[in-house]
Amino acid sequence: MEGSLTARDRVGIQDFVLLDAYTSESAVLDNLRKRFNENLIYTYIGTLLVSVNPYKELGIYTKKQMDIYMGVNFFELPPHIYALADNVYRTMLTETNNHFILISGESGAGKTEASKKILQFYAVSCPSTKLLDNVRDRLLLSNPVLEAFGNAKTLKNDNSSRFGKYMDIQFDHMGGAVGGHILSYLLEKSRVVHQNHGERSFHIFYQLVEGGEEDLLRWLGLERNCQRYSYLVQGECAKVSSVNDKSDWKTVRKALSVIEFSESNIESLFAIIASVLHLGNVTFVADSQGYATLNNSPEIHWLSKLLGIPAQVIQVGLTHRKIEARSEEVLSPFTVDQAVYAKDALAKAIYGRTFTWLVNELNESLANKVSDLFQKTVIGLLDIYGFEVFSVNSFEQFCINYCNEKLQQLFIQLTLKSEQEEYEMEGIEWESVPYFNNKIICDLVEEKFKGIISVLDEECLRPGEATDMTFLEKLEEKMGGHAHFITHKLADQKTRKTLERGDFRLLHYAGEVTYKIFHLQVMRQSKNAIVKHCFPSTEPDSKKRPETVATQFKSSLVGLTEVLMSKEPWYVRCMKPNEGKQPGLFDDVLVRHQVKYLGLMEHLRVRRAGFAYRRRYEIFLQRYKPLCPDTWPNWKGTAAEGVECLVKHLGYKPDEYKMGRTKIFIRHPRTLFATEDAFEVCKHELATRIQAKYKGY
Ligand code: AOV
Ligand code: MG
Repeated sequence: MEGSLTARDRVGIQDFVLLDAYTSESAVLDNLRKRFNENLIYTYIGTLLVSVNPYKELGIYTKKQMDIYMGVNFFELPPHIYALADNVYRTMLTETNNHFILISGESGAGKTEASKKILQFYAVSCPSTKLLDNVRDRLLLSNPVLEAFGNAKTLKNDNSSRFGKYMDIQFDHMGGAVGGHILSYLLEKSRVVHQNHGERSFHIFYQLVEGGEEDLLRWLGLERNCQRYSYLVQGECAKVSSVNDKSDWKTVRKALSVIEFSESNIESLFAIIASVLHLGNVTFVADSQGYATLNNSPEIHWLSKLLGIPAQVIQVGLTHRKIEARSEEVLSPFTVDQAVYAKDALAKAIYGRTFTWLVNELNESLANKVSDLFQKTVIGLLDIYGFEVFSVNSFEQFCINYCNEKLQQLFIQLTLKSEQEEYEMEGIEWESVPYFNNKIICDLVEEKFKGIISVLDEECLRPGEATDMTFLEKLEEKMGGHAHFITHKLADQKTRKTLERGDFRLLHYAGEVTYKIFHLQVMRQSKNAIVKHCFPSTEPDSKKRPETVATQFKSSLVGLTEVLMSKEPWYVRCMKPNEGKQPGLFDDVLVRHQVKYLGLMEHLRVRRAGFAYRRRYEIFLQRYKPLCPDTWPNWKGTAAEGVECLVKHLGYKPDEYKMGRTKIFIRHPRTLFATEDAFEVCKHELATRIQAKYKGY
C-alpha cells in the first residue's frame, strides 16, 4: 500500500482529498506528475476518478487485476477504473437504482478506452450462464462494429470517436447483464467526403479495401488499393501505423456474425459502403451550356448494381434537381459545381442513414430477451467526442464542442451545485466555494430566439436571401458585447489581427475556438431522390417546418440530459499528458490547463472543505454497530442517536464529522478507513470466537 512516507514521496497520494499541502493547482499537478512517472495513471478525488492517458500498455487490465478489484472496498486498493466500475455495480445492486458514468475529457484523453475497460470488467465479473454469456458477447462485440463505422483517424487521435455514444447496460436483480441499448449522437458525416490533411475517413472503408476477401471485393467492384478512391485520399494518409486495417476487418466480420447480422444484411451493408466509394469517383463534364453531364462510367454501373437502382435514375438524379411545382415535377439541370456538391451530399446522406440503421440493428440484437420478469436496473456509459480545436474549425467542431459544453454544465450542476445544496438541505453549516459556471456559454449557443442555433435556423429559412455573410452579420448584431463571442468586427485592435472577416470565435470553457462561418447550404437538409430509393420508409415526407441539423442536435442533447438526470452520477475525468501521443511525456502546461477547465480544483475544494463521505444513518449503524458495546447487538433509540453513540465510542473528533438530518458526514476518508479496518478486525475476532466456541462440539 501507499501508506509509508517514502512511498508517498515517490508515488504521490491516491486521493487528492488527502493531499496534505494546501490544495493549490501546483500541488495537484505535482501529485499527478509523480504518479504518472510511476505509471500510476489513476487518482481519486473522493469517488471521482482522474485518469491520465499513458499512451502505452501498462499491463493493468488483466483478468487477475479484475479479480483483485471485484467486490473490494473502494478505497482499500490503489485507484483503478475497475474499482470505480465495481463500486457503481455494487451500489446499483444494494440500492436497486439506476446509474451512469460520465466519461469526459478532450479528444485523445482516453474516454473510449475507459468505457471499453468498464464494459470488459462487467463482462468478466457479472454472473455467468449460457444465456447471459451470449448477451455479454454481443455487448462486447458491438464496440468494434461501432468503432469501425463511427471512428476515424484525426490529428488528435488515431481512433477518434466521430459520434457520441450513450450505452445502457441492463442488469437483472441478480446482477446478470441481460441486455443493452445504444443511443448515438450526431455522426460527423462530412468526413465521408472530405478529410483534412493527415486525417482519414471512417475506418470501415480502409478495412474493407485492405482486408475484404477477394470474392467480396470482386462482387463490389472494388480494387485492393485505397489510393484509387477519391474519398479515401483527401487527407493523404490512407495508412496509419498504429492501425491494422486487415486484422480489424476480421474482427468486424466476426463481430457482425456473432451479433447475428444475417448474411443478406451484411451484404447490403458492404454494398452500401462500396457504393459510397464508387460515388466518390464519379466525375462530371460540362456541356456546351455549362450543365453537368455524366459519361456512362463504370461507377454508374456499379452504383446501379449495388444500390439496385436503374442507371438512368442515378444519371438523372446526380445531374438534376427535382423541383416540385404544384402537382408537377420539373427537372432543372445542375452546373458541374452543383452536381459535385449534390453528389457529396448524397454520399453523406447514404452513410449517415446506414450508420443509423446499424445502431438500430445492434439495438435489436442487444435487446433483453433473457429476463423480463425480474427487476432491471441499468448502468449507462457516456462516451462522446471530446473537445477539439484544429487550425480550421467548422460546423462539426461547433457541435462537438457545444456537446462538451453541455456535459460540463451537467457536471457542474450535479457536483458543485447539488453538493452545496445537499449541505443546505441537511442543515450543515457551509461556506460556499465559487466556481465558473459555463451556463453562459451554453446559453450563447442554444438559447431560444437569441442563441447562435436560433439565428442559424432563421437564416436557413430564408433561402435565396440569406448568405453565409448575412448569417455572420446577424450573429454580430445579436451577440455583440457577449463576453464569450468575438468576430473581426467586434474585436479590439490586437485580437482583430488573429481573426479573419469570415470567422467567429467562441471562448469555450476549455479554451478559445475560431470557427469558419458555417455554409448555410450545408445546413439545409437536402432531399435526394436516390436516398429515397435506398431507404424507402425511413423518412416520412412531413409538411412541418424543416429543422436544421443544429436544432436536431440540440434537442437530442436535451433528451440526453434528461436521461442522465434521472440516474445516479459517477465521473471519470480523462486527461491528455501531451499533444504528441507520446508515452512518458508529461507536459505541465497542458495538464495544468486541463486541471483548470475540468473544474478539478473546485471539485476538490468542495470535497475538502466539505465532507468526503456521507452515509445514511441506518446504513452506517447497521454496518458498524458491532464496534461498540452499546450499539451491539441492537440499538433501541433512533439511528441518528445510535450513530452518535458509536462514533463517540470510536473516538471521532468533533471536527471530523457532522450530523445532518438524515446522514452522517465524514470529513476525511481516512476516518472511515480506520473504522473500516476496525470493522475487519472485529469481524475476524467474532469469527474466531465463534469457531473456538464450537470447536469442542
Ligand atoms: P478519446 O476517446 O478520449 O478521444 P481514446 O480513448 O480513443 O481517446 O484514446 C486515444 C488513444 O490513447 C488510444 O487509442 C490508446 O492508444 C491511448 N490510450 C488511451 N487510454 C489508454 C490506457 N488506459 N492505456 C493505454 N493507452 C491508452 V475522441 O474519441 O478523439 O474525444 O473524439
Ligand atoms: Mg473516443
